[in-house]
Amino acid sequence: FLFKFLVIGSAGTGKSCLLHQFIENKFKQDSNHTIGVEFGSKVVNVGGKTVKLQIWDTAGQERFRSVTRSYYRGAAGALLVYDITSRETYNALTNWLTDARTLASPNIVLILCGNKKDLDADREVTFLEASRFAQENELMFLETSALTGENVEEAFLKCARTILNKIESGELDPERMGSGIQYGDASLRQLRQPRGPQAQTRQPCSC
Ligand SMILES: Nc1nc2c(ncn2[C@@H]2O[C@H](COP(=O)(O)OP(=O)(O)OP(=O)(O)O)[C@@H](O)[C@H]2O)c(=O)[nH]1
Ligand SMILES: [Mg+2]
Repeated sequence: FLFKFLVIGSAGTGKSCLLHQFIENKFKQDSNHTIGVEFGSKVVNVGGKTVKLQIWDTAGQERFRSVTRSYYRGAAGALLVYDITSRETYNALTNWLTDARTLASPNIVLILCGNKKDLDADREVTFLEASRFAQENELMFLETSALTGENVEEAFLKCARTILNKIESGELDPERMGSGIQYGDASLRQLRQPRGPQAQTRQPCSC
């Protein structure tokens, strides 16, 4: 499978550092504001299945909003990032959430990431209130640190695992237009229940 992912949230919350830590296994020193959108990809193993994550790291700055919004369409999953040392970035979450659900898909699988967990002394948002927010808005939730690497891989994998579970249970249909999911291998299609002759004879994509 190939899953399209987004990383969204206010400027300076550590989105690019999270992506860098996930892909390179190290902290990105001197990270500058993202201009528009950056891209990264990684092949991961989720419950014995190979999944390629195609990840779009978006700029948090308001002036890029119209550009970044055009990348939302059809994303299967997203990391919604705030900074635990900045209440302002936490307060902005409702807007980011609305954008994700309206512009990507109402079924998008979202994981809320409270980043900069290593800066606990400067914390402005408690774990408890963020987990309540996550529960109320049907989001998964983790606190992460792009600096130490804590929970970074977990965040991406948790999101991918949930998407895979939804495919297996039939809740998500990879063949629906704009699902953000593509088949990478014909044999993987056996995972799903057969849905009649037409669905079975269609050719897989060549991604
Ligand atoms: N201590 C600490 N600093 C972090 C962490 N993640 C990011 N930073 C710092 O936060 C600043 C912003 O990080 P970026 O990854 O560029 O933030 P961004 O969300 O991509 O910002 P935009 O691209 O403008 O939206 C940088 O100075 C990073 O060094 C973290 O987990 N811990
Ligand atoms: Mg960035």
